[in-house]
Amino acid sequence: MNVRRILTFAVSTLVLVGVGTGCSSDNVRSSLYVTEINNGEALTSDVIDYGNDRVASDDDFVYEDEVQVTIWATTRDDIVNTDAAYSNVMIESYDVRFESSEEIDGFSAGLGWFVPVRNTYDGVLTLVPASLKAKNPLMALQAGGEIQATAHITFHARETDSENELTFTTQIPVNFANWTDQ
Ligand SMILES: [Ca+2]
Ligand SMILES: [Ca+2]
Repeated sequence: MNVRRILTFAVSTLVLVGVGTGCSSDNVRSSLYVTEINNGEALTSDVIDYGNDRVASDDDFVYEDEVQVTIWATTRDDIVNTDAAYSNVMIESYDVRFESSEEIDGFSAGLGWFVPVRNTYDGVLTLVPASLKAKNPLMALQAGGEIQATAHITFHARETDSENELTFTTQIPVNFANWTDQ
């Protein structure tokens, strides 16, 4: 009687742990890092461009800010299950969260970046969608002021052979203001 109860408890615990940490993270043999983003510089994000006439008018627009990202895919040799094969990785999506004194909406977007084992990948991703500049607090900066933020990026990826999921993160400072038009 006592033995059976203990076994039941052990099985339940295993199931809970499995759900909490993702199926088979012990078998993930890939380890991805962002080695460079935006050439190592903060992003200067202009909240409004006054267009050809250089004054506020109908031709004003906003840029969707993109940044260059370099990712390095290396391999892990420290894992328990050494039967798992090294695998290429597909980066499927990313989330962006802004940390600042003002509340700036985060977002998620899809990717389809294929990173071969022990290779680098150079990509370009949207860091500030135009829609964010069409609402406050960023829209209010057209009249002046600056918001300093840190963009936290989380990439969601999957090993193409094993289907194991992995995530990795990076961050970049973003300075929002009505900067001089390009
Ligand atoms: Ca204009
Ligand atoms: Ca401007």
